[in-house]
Amino acid sequence: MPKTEDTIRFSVSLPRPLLDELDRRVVGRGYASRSELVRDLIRERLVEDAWTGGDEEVAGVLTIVYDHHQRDLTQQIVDVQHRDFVHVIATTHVHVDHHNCLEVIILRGRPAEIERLSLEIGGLRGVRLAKLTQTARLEM
Ligand code: NI
Repeated sequence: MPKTEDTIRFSVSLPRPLLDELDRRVVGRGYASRSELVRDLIRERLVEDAWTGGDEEVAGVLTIVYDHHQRDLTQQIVDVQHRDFVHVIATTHVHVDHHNCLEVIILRGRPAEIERLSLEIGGLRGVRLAKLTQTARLEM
C-alpha cells in the first residue's frame, strides 16, 4: 500500500481545446502547475461524490443572513440548533448592521442530516440568505 505522501506521475491524453481550457484556468486561478489544478479538481469531485447519496460523515458550513427584527426568529434558530446539537459543532454570530444578523454554523453528520438541518434553518421566515458549503474528510 503506497504511503499517502507518495506522489505518482502518470500521463493523461486530452483533446487540445480541453488542455487549452485547463491552462487558462491554471493561469487565471494562479496555480503553480497543471498538477495542482488537477489535484484540486479531483478533490472537489470527491467531496461532491461524498455528498451525493453518501453515508459517510461529512462536514458543512451553513452561512445565513437574517432579519434581526423578525419576531421570534433568533429563538427559533437557537431552538433548532439545540434540538440537533449532535450535528452543530460551532456557531459564530455577527451583528452586521441595525437590521441584519450573519451567522456561520459548522455542521457535522451524514449528508442527508446536514442538508435537512440547513433547509430547516434556511426555510425559517426572515432568513434572507442560506448557503451551505460542503466539505468532506480528504486524506489525500
Ligand atoms: Ni445579531
